[in-house]
Amino acid sequence: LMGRPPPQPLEWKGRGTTKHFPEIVLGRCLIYTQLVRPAMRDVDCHKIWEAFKNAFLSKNPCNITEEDYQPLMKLASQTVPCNKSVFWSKSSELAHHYTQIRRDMFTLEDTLLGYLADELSWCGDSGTSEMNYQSCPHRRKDCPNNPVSVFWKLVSWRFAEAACGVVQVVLNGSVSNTFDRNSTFGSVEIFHLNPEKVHTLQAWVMHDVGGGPSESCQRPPLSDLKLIISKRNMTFICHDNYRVIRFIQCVQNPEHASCSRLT
Ligand code: N1C
Repeated sequence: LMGRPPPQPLEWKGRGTTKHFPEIVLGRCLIYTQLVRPAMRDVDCHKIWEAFKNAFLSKNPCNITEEDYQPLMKLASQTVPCNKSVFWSKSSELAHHYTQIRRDMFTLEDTLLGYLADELSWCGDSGTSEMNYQSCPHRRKDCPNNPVSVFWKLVSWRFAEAACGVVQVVLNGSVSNTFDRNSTFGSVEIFHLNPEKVHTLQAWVMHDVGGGPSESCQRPPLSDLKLIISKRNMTFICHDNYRVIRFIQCVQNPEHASCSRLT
């Protein structure tokens, strides 16, 4: 038998480029602009894909900069109406269910840029115009300025900077780092909210249905967040198990005792 060449040792510690990455990005772009938000039907998805791949192909995947993504940012710019921005941390699934029902609200993944990249991994290498499907740099174990981390940092920061009115954040009250200063929300987004435009942050601390002891609005991580927001001259409001989002959790756990008493 003609054996295959022995597999190359993995270059990086992170997962490689998602299989079919080019087709997925182009396909998502068409779905978003033609079907999800037809107001954006004139966006040229082929140009978007060109700009996306030019941001990282043929480049050292540890040396990606914000400038690399500028052409993509320009092509995909979008405004979210005031009072409609939803941030999240450690709660992506629940936050996205919430905005899938409240179609007028937007998480970053409900904007074109977030929609294109959600859950995907991508990187290339200097010296080749191919993507690396084997491995990509891991943020902590390899290098922070990799294509995926730079992308999320940049789009999160722009999403926060553009927010206005009352903004919401869905937090996970069933993990220990409910408010984590090292997360994108805790390190990038809250510091890029513009107090001249955003007057209030509403935090919803959601506990898993039937979940054990956990964080709440009254405990230190949330008082940290309150302090940061107040110091930045915005009003902070916090609710444990915000009713509207609790309903969504209960749709998935209708038999649980805590869901039959909801009023
Ligand atoms: O680090 P996090 O959450 O606090 O980031 C969430 C926060 C949201 O408000 C988003 O606007 O930052 C934005 N954001 C994403 O939208 C996003 N989609 C996918 C940040 N990161 C995002 N990802 C990936 O999940 C990315 O690879 C990043 O490292 C994780 C962050 O998840 P988290 O810790 O739950």
